[in-house]
Amino acid sequence: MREQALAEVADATDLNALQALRVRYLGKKGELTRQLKGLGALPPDERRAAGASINALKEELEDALKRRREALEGEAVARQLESERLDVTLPGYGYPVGGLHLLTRVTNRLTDVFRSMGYDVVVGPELETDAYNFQKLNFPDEHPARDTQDTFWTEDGRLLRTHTSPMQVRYMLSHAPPFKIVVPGKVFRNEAVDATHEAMFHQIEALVVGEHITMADLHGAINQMARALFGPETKTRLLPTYFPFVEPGAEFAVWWKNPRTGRAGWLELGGCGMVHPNVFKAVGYEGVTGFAFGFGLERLAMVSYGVPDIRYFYGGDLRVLRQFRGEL
Ligand code: FA5
Repeated sequence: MREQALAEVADATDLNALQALRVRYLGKKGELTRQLKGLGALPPDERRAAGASINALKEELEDALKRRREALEGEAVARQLESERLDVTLPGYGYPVGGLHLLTRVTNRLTDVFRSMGYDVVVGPELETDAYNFQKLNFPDEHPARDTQDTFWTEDGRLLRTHTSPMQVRYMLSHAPPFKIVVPGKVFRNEAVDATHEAMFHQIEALVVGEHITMADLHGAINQMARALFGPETKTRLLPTYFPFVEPGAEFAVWWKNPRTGRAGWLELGGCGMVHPNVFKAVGYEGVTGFAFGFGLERLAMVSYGVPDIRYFYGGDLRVLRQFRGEL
């Protein structure tokens, strides 16, 4: 019985089988228990030796059961560890990280510069009315200057704004001077798209209104902006030109040395001027003067970062976009 019991314990492959063996040999009605109970039937001189050997076998069996149980439990733990194995030294998965579009970065950079100069940043609607986009900016019906800003119209007579200037009117109608604001945003024109013209692009507009604001303040503001963007030695230039909503009006340019090419030249940014009296009349302002300027962001970004075609900004080509992920 000893050999059979020990062999069965050694062969048991799980804890249930071991428990069944324990019951069979050591349980209340088990084989060994039965033998112990049978001791009384033996002659007294044999009883002692038989009792000792049964007890020895009981201990041996208990010991074997215990060791087998520990071995089986150890195997179970090893199997679980194996199935949950995690190699923390394996390289991790790289998740793709998005970045801000170059034009978003340029916009943020500009609004930071203007905020540092005390301007508030405000935004306006892209779907505009003729009144705000043209009429109140001193473009009467049939005025030839409207032809320079053809756009897209909705069936109810509204239009996609052709510049950020309508926000001048909206802001003045709802605020009292003095103030300094900049307006970044999308604008639209019905253009034949080419390397330097898109049907949708971005402008940033500045408007400063108060008592005694002069052309010298305008030039000073443009200088300050240009120096913050391009460095303290930067020069600027104003050349007379016509916009209905300013008088006098000018186009402005900065003298700029391109760090990529090493070449210097005038970079024409946009338009500017003193707010036209008719615009102040349209919003009910009296006794104040002001200046405004506005320019295209794509133009600035193309020259600054060497982007040869405006269509790259909106093509969605990751090879282009990825080149501008770092700090500007
Ligand atoms: C204006 O839009 C005026 N609102 C600017 C202004 C503001 C003048 C305040 C005076 C006072 P203009 O039409 O020139 O002006 O456009 C300004 C700039 O927008 C241009 O210098 C150019 O950089 C950019 N731009 C114009 N058309 C396009 C286009 N189709 N694609 C990309 N950029 C354009």
